[in-house]
Amino acid sequence: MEKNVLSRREAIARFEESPVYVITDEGQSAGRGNLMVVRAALEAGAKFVQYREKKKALRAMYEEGLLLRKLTEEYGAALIVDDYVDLALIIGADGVHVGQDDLPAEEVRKLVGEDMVIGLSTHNPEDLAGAVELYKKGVIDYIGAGPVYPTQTKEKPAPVTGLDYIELAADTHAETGLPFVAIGGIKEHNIGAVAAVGAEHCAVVSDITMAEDIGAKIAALTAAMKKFALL
Ligand code: TZP
Ligand code: MG
Repeated sequence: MEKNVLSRREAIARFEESPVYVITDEGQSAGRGNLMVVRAALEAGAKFVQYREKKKALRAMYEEGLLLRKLTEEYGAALIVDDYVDLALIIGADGVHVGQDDLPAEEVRKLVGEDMVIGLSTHNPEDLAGAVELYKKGVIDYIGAGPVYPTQTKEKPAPVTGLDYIELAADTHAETGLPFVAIGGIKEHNIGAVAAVGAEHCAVVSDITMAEDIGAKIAALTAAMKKFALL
């Protein structure tokens, strides 16, 4: 097991400084590999990257994960592994992201210890209420909120939440401090609307991974968020 490169506090700081949360999906990267996509994102200033692959063999993810760890370290960016707690530990990732159907976050915290970030997906007000309790106990560090819009990237996504749920997550953030990242179908043309209801962080998969110029896409997404951000 490798040592995490960033402390938990440093990794959370990377989240806080990242309006755009980058997530991999090699199957929709226009024929490019994850390393190439992530390198372009890092060159454009991305500081929070999630390694998410639903169809790759775990051994291949291990090999690729080690390379992504080296790459993100070079750029001072946080690396989060989706779903696989074991892989996250083995490659020395800065965090792990789990869903409502994965292992309970409290059990994951016992496995990873105190120095790793845990993200949790939420899809409705009940999930959000549970997440607040976990945040207060120091179990999780941030949540995903969505899918805001329809998405092709996730098989069997939860029902679309619309912007109301993002507004609720923003209110909850204001009340409790629980950081959240909006996700699902967010693209350059609609990211402003998500920012306008209070999202300070948006996770984007296909609009980034399919972009011809990944750097320009990240710049455009960031600019659109800034333009519509609440004061
Ligand atoms: N969780 C909720 S929606 C989603 C995940 C992982 C996929 C988002 O992908 P895209 O391509 O940005 O819609
Ligand atoms: Mg998951």
